[in-house]
Order: sequence, then structure tokens, then C-alpha cells
Amino acid sequence: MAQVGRGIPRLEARSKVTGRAEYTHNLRLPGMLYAKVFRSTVPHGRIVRIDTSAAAALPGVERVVTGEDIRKVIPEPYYGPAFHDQPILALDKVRHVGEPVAAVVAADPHVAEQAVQLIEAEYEELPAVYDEVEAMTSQAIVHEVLKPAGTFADLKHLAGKTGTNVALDFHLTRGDTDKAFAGADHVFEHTFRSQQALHLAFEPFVAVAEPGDGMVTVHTSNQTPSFVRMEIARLLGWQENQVRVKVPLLGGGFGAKVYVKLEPLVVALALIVRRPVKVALTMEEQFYMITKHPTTFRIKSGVTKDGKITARECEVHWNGGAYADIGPRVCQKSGFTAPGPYDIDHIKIDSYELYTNRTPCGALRGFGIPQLVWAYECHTDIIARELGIDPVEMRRKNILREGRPQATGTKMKDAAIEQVLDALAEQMPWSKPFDRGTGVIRRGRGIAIGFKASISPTTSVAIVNVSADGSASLNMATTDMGQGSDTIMAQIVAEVLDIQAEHVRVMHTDTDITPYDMGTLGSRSTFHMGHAVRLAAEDAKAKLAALAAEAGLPPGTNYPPSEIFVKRYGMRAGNVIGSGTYIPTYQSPDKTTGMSENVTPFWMIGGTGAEIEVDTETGKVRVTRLVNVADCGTPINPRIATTQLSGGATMALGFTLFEDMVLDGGQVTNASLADYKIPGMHDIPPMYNELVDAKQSNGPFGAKGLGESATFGVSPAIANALDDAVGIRLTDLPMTPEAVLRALRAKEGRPLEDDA
Ligand code: MCN
Repeated sequence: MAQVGRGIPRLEARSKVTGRAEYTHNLRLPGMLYAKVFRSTVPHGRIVRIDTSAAAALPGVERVVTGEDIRKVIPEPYYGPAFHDQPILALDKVRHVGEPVAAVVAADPHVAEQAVQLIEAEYEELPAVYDEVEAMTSQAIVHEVLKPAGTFADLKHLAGKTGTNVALDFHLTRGDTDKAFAGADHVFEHTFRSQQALHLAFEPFVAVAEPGDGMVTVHTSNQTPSFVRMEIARLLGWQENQVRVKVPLLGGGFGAKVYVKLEPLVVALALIVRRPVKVALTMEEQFYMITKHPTTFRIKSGVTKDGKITARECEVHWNGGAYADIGPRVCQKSGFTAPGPYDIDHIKIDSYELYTNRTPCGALRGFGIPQLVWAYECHTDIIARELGIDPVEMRRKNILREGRPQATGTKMKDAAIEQVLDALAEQMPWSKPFDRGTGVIRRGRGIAIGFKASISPTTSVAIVNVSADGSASLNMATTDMGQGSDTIMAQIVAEVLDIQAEHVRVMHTDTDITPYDMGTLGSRSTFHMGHAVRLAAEDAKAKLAALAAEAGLPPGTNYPPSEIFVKRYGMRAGNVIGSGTYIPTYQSPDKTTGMSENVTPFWMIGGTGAEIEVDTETGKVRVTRLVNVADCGTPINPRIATTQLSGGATMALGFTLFEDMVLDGGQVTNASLADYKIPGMHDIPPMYNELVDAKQSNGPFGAKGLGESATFGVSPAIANALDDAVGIRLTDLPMTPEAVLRALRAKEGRPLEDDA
């Protein structure tokens, strides 16, 4: 292959470094106004009164809008991909601190901000619930009524449970775990918890709505433009062709910008004031938009004395926050992989998505998988160490091999789990002696592996347009948020048409001209859109061949397109337009057993090896080396694919060691980049990245997804290394110096004062 497999630089690299790249933030429209949001200060309460009079009286303020005003243009102003549970601005109740309650529109954003400070709201406070396990039985009910959205095929069965906080519960049973535990040599049970954290794209959420003649245009930083169009049309009761959604490049998305976020608000405001309106969040406001699910995962395994896992029970509580967003899918799709990439005969999974009075939680790079791997890979490591089995051997003994059924019953195919494990062991290198140190600084190493199913079934459509000079453009709605999709899709077009990738122009999403795509999420684009793009290019190629035949050119030769057009039309005129649609096959899990023969079109595999240093006097953990290994089938662009590994691992490193949204009475106390620490250059260790030599037989050119794979194993690999170094086991994230020091001191029998 000439184009697929080329490690070319990103096509947009030059425009990014010269500042010419197009972002929604840079957009200024004639007559455009700015809106700022007034937010709830209580976690759960009935709205008694909102006084907007002082704000409305401030010179320069165009309009102050509340939830009731929105109802005048959108009678049912509730949105969401799973449930229509989220009001554009709060109605009747607020359900988390930071929830949008009112908005001020002004020509000057500073005036709008000043006016927001003048709004007053009074609430009758209601009991609140923040913890996912407490939410199961709490009397504090976040939603009294639930309306399933019914939009996506895989979420059609959603109902919610009135009178509880359960948005979705997923159950899977295979074999008989009770019997297997009774017959096991050893039974181990642990509980692991993970924290609330956030995406923090360096381009915060931003959207602009531009009302037109019987239509509206939305310019937005979003990963799912086709869904935005559908959802805005549904809210307004308009046809989809009256809504135009334009998405340029994104300054990061990481799963935050999926489905609709600011778009309903900005559209409602623009329709009310009949002018273009922009809403651009500050860094701080991102803490109130969407976050990563905190989880509590109780895991129990029955094991033979030589380390074969015979049974596993997984009970996962997902803290979904105040609005479901896409949480139910996280709970189900990730939930069914909770036992890990292991071949276990007896399995029971209970996975619960719960409403609480926190900022909503949704998709974040890994879609719940890192929370699961955190638990099952720590658990697996503890078992290995207690049984005196080498952790790599323990995994090798149990991994799911080709043709064996995963928990759902779907047989594993093209999942290079063993190769990933072998590559990790080799690169660490695991078989060589390791110096653990003797003084204040101790060293340890650990590994972890994880896997993820792709979201299914989903649709992607692409159009390839070949001009008479032979150049080609690609119309698709995949969003390039930094992962390099523009470049690799151009490589796929170029491969089929036998041209250079650099000569393919990739159009950014404009739903008036780019066809439907389910979304840039779940690392689905290379596989799904890659197929659609391949099919579209093949269609164009077949049409070019037909044109050559019409022109009387003898068959069998690959004529340059320009020659074909000239021969056929007498000059460089005309176009050839190829289109392609891709949707994989799928069988939804049985409602009672959770079983399915075809639950995913491909499996993503990722593994991490970590070497760390622990300062036993301060508890500080320094990661000295990370080994990131993944199976992405054929890398379309090995150079960019490798950077996906280091990017994903760096993000996961932050969630492992320091990132944590600290809550006090429902109030986030560290909602700023000064107090919420993300990895800086000095925190990033040397990394070794490897893509194992594998092929996805049903993938475009043998490729499958990769964007999240490096996030899976980082937390447990570091926790396992910590145990290896100093013999302490942390079960909560993040592993801050304070948490490490507390555990060290407790182990030494001299607990820190407030633990004594
Ligand atoms: N790639 C490749 N060959 C493969 C697979 C992938 O060359 N066989 C490379 C390509 O450059 C491709 C990229 O890896 O564009 C990711 O491909 P894929 O795994 O198909 O993921 P998507 O294009 O669907 O992107 C989404 C995925 C997700 S879900 C999140 S979250 C994420 C991510 O990718 N957010 C990112 N990577 C990110 N990278 C950056 N810089 N910024 C984000 O916000």
C-alpha cells in the first residue's frame, strides 16, 4: 500500500502552527451578541424566585432569559441522547451546583458577565445525594419523571425506574458463580473507587447560533454534528434541513463535546433576540458541564491454587451526576467488559447508572473502561501476588484467546491480547532483574491490560468528489479534534484513487453538504468512517472507469482522471461523485441474560507498563517510565497513531496521580486550573509506544480504533508498581502523595495524626 501506512505529518499542521487554522472561537459575525450564564449555587432545590430586574436594567444588556422564556420558543425544552431530562435553562428545579438557570445577552461579553452578578435566585433546598452507592437507596430523588429519548438503536430499551435514581441497570449472568465460588481454592473480593474528573480541552465549549430565513446555522465545537442537527430540529419542531451545523477543527474534545451541550441554549437565545449569539465558556465553567463518572466497583473472583480464574462477580455503580447525558451507554457498553479480558466460565455482572446531585458525567476518553480496568487489573495483581504467581504469568494463564467467548458470549476475533501482553513484558523488560532500591526512594514496576468493545450499531456516510483535474475532496462529518482523522481519511481516499494524500482536500463538517455520521467518539471513526470513505472512493473509482469506457478508452489501464474527463467531455469539465455508507452487523444483548453473539464489530486492546519511584518520606510517586502498547490492527498513519498512545497515557496519568474534583456540600472547591492539577511537562515520563503487528480482518485496510487504548491500563499499572515498590495497596483514585503517605505510615504502624 502506497498511502495507507505512510507516517505523513498532519495535513493541517502548517495552518495550526501559523495560527490560520479555523476554530469556532475565532468566529465573529456581523451583529453578533454574547451570552453569559447565571448558575445555581445549590445542589438540589426548587426554584422559588428568579429576580432578573437589576440585570435587565444594566445599560448594554440586550435581554435576560430564564427557563420560562425559553419555553415560549421551545415548548418542551428538554434534551439528551439517552433521556430528554436536561432543560436548556433550569425549570422548576435545580439538580447540581453550576446548573444554568438564566442567561444574559449583550453586545459586550463583560457587560453580560456583570449583569449575571446582578441576578438573584431563591431556592427551597431539597435533600441531595452525591455518592453513587448511596444513590441506590437514597430518599433524595434527582428526577421524578424520566422521558427516554428513543434516538439510538442501542438505547431503545431504556426506561429508567420512577421513584429511584437508577437511570439504567445492566445485568449479565453466565454459568453459576455461587457454585463456582463454593468450589474454588481461593475467593478474593475487593472494592475500588474512582473519582470525578474532567476533560479540560484547551478549547473550552463554544457555540454560535445564527438565525436565518426559516432556518438556523449553528457553528460549534462538537464531536457529533449530525446529532446536533437532529436534536435542534427536534427541539424546534423543524425539519432537519432547516438546521445547518458547521464544525471546524476542535482544540480537543476527549468525549466532552459529544451529543449536544451549548447548542440548544445558543439556538434558543438567537431565536429570542433574532441576532447571532455566541456562548463561550470559561475554563472554570467547564467544571459544570460534563465530567468523568466516579465509580465504585466491587469485584469478587474464585481462583484455583495455580491461578486459573473460575468465576468473577462484578458490581459496578456509576455516578452519573444530575443528567444522564450518555451515561447509560457507559454503564451498559463498558459494563459488559467488567470482568476484563479473561476467559472465565462463570460470570455475573450488575452495572448501575445512577443520578446524583453532581455535575453530569458522560463520555471521557475510554468511555468507562479506565474505571473498570483500574479495578480488575489491581484485583488480578493482588491475586497473583497473594498466590505467589508472576503477574504476567497470571494474566497469560487467563487471557481470552481467539475464538473464546467474552462475557456476553461474543467470540473473540482479531484481538491481539496476548501479543500486547508479550510486548509489554518484553519492553519492560519483565524477565530482567529490577532494582527496587533500599533508601528513602524505592522503586517498583507494574503492568495492566484492558479491552473495549466498539459502540454498535452505528452509521457513517461519506462522499468523495473527483474534479476534472484529478484532485479529490472528501465530505464527511468526522470531527478532527487533534486525533488526525482528516489526515488518515485523506490517506484512505488517496490509497483507493492512487493519488497522493496531500492532494485530497477534507471538507470540515457543514451538515448542508457533509452527510450523516453518528459521531467522532468511541474510537469508531477509523473503522466506521474509514469504511465509508473507502467505499465512497471505490464508488468514485468505478464511476471513473465507466466514464473511461464511455469515452472509448480501452479497459484495463489506470488512466489519470484528467485524461478521462478531457476525453469524455472534450475539456476539463465535470465531476465524479462517489458515496459510501457503512453500518456493521450487531445483535443487542438479551435483556435478562445480557448475552449476544455479536456485540461489537471490533475489540480495542491496550496495555501499560509503569516504572515508578516512591519517596517514602513525602509519599510522592514519580513515574520514571511508561510503556504503552496497543492493537489497532493496521496503523493507517503510524506516526500519528503513536502520538495517540502518548496523548492517551498522559491524560490517564493525570487521573491516576492528581486530578480530582473536590466537592464540599455539592460545591466544587477546586474549579480552576490553579487548583485542579493536570499533568505538566515535568510530570510526563519518558514513554515507549508500540503498536503490535496485527490486522483487523473486517477493518478498512485491516485497521480498527485506537484513540482511547492507551488510557486503559495506566492507573492500575501505577498502583501495581506502588505495591511492588513499598507493599501498599491503594484502592481509591487519585493516588496523591497524601494518600500514599497515609498508607505508608499506617503500614509502618505510625499513622498520620488525623488517622490515629
Ligand atoms: N489511527 C491510525 N490507525 C489506526 C487507528 C487510528 O493511524 N488503525 C490514528 C489516526 O490518526 C486516527 C486516530 O489514530 O485519526 C484515532 O483514531 P480512532 O481510534 O478511530 O478514533 P476517532 O478518530 O474516532 O477519535 C476519537 C478518539 C476518542 S473517542 C477520543 S475521546 C479522543 C481521541 O480519539 N480524543 C482526542 N484522541 C484524541 N486526540 C486528541 N489529540 N484530542 C482529543 O480530543
